[in-house]
Parts: sequence; C-alpha cells; structure tokens
Amino acid sequence: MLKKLFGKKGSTDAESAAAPSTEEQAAVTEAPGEEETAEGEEPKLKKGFLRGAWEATKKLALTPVDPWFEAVAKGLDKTRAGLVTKVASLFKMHGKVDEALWEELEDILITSDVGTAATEKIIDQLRAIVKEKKLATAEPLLEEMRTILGEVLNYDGSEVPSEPADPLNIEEGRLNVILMVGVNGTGKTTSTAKLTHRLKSKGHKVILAAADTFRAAAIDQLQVWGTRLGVDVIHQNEGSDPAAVVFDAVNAAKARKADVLIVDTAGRLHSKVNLMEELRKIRKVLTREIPDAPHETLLVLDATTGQNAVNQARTFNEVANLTGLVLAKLDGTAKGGIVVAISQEFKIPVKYIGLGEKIDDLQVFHPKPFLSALFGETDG
Ligand SMILES: Nc1nc2c(ncn2[C@@H]2O[C@H](COP(=O)(O)OP(=O)(O)OP(=O)(O)O)[C@@H](O)[C@H]2O)c(=O)[nH]1
Ligand SMILES: [Mg+2]
Repeated sequence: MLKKLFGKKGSTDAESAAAPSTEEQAAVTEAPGEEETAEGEEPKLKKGFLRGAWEATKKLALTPVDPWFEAVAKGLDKTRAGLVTKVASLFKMHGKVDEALWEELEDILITSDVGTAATEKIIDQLRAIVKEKKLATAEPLLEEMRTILGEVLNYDGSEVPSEPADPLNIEEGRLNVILMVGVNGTGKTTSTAKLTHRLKSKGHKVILAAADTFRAAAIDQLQVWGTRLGVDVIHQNEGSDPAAVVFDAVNAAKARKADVLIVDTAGRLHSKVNLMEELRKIRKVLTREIPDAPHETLLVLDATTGQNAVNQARTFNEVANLTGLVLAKLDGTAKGGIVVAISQEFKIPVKYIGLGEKIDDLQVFHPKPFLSALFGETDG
C-alpha cells in the first residue's frame, strides 16, 4: 500500500535501517525479465506479479541501510514508545470513532508535548477526514495523522538526500560565523563540539570561541573538546568580556584562514535583561568585524524541558534574530512531540537534533526520516 506523501512507502525508510530480508532482496534482484539499469532507473519488468513484487520491494532494495535513518530511529525510541505506539494502539483498540477517542488522543498528544495549537490542528483535520471518508473505525487514522504531521513539519514531499546536507548558511571564500545561544545546560557546548565535528569532517577549517566567560570550567570544557577535535579554541580568562573574546576570535580565524568560527556562549536565562544585552553586544562586535555576521544564530533547546522550550525560542528570537534551532537531548525524552509544537509555532527551522552525548550524535533534521523513524515500528 503506497500512501500519499510518505505513508507506508515512507515507513520503509525506517524499516530499511533493519536490513531488508533475504526474500525481499531476492524478489528484486532475481526478478526475471529485468534488464541492466542505471541506479535509480526503473527496470523494464514484465507486467503482472513480478512487476507487483518489484513495486512492493524496490524501496527496500534501493535504500541501503542508512546511518542517518538508523541514528534518528534510535534517538527517537522513547518518543516512538510514548507517542506513536500509544496513538496506534488507541486507534486499534478503541475501534469506533467517538468523542472518547478524540479526548484520549488529545491527552496523548498534549502529554507528548505536541502543543495545544498542533494538537487542535491534528484533531480538527482528523475529524474532517472521518466525515469526508465516512470512516467507521479509527485504525486508518494513524496514516492520516502521519500525513498531517508532515504538513505541520513543512514536509514538501521532496526526495530526501541520502547524505544529509548541513542546512547552514555557509559560503566558500568567507569566514562564516555561527553563534550558539540558549539557556543554561541546554547542550550548547556539546552541540558546538558535535557541529565542529560534522563541519570538520566535511573539510571545513573550524575555530571555536569560548565566549562563555562566566565559569573557568566552561572555558576548560570547550578547550577539552578543541583538543579532542583538533581545532583551535580562542579564549581569555574567566570573567573577561565575552565580546572581547569574540573580537579576538574573529581576528584569529581570519589570520589562520579558518572558514567557520563557532561562538559558544554562556547559558542565560531568557528573562535576565542584562544577559540578553550581553548577547546584543556580542552580535554588535561580530557585525562590526564582518557586516553580514553572524551567518547563523542557533538556539539550542533542551527537548526534555517541554513547552518551556517554546517560550525560550520566543524570547531569544526577539534579541538574537535566530536562524535555526538545535533540539538537543531528544534521545532523553518520550516527549519528542516538542518538534511538532515548535514547527507549528515558529517559522524558525529546526536544523539539527541532538540524539545522544557522543560526538556524532547530532543529526540534520528532516521531517521525512524523522516521521519514518517515529512511525517505523508501529506501522508495519
Ligand atoms: N542525552 C543527551 N545529552 C546531551 C545532549 N546534548 C547535550 N547533552 C548533555 O547535556 C549536558 C549539558 O550540556 P552542555 O553542552 O554542557 O550544555 P550547555 O548549554 O553548554 O550548558 P551551560 O554552558 O552550562 O549553559 C551535558 O551532560 C551533555 O552531555 C543530547 O543530545 N543528548
Ligand atoms: Mg556551555
């Protein structure tokens, strides 16, 4: 059953993380009548059963075990269990469509941090579908919900690249500046290190600025990462002016011909005016040195803090002109619905998701693998 957008078809992406079975492979590779074709090209199969078998399995065969899908699926284990498995069993066990069904669905969505606006939208649209299609049972609604979530997450139906391109405003021939901001403990420094690792492995020369000067430990933490990653960390003593560190870092990055400078800042309460002022000052110094900098301002949010993350995004955006969000610690929560809440609420895209504490546990966010991973195990 190939459904609209990425229904059943999409689920094979996540399923493909578990390698296709031997039979599935065989159905494709041994199909008689198949001629040699270039990758991605349809084989010239005869009509009938074999054609059907090809159609049913080609996705599995063409999508090799993909580390991207695999990592996202693993990081979303808790959310899958807490959100999609619950919704799937509600639709299956409840059977008929009645008010009690909508109430229970609302409970699951709200407790998974999908947020009130997105929850309302999902339920309204499902109600309309039930009416339009005259559905008597709830089971088909899981596929419909997946499609609606895709819309909320701005999925445009386009193909997903097998190698996720970093969604950053990085251009060759200039010093690209990425400013990392957020409240205390959300994962800024760890995400800075993970991002450095990603960019470095793609051939960028990265320099880090330790603009969290509040605590000596924060400077040390970034330096340890710098040593591990083999990148320079520009720092000053504890208590020095973060804007001065940034000024030094820009000059060092230029002199050392780095092409990316990532600025790790101190955690600041979004409600503390003086700290938000300090952020303005950092931005001002950057802009003075490089007129279009910072090229990215990424707000790091802790996915386990639920709706509070939504408030943080709102306040930081007023001060810092956010260009993207990093949703860290998604692996640590069953409430990954926060991605949906944030996408419904803001135009600012979720660019990365943090799926663990290791250096390669930062993944590019894309709605399709995200939903495939989320729905993977309950959809088969
Ligand atoms: N499970 C998990 N833990 C994470 C992730 N990202 C960060 N952490 C952990 O969260 C804790 C805080 O991370 P930091 O990177 O130090 O956070 P920060 O925002 O720089 O903190 P401050 O500088 O104190 O404001 C650390 O123990 C990290 O290992 C993630 O994606 N998943
Ligand atoms: Mg930090």
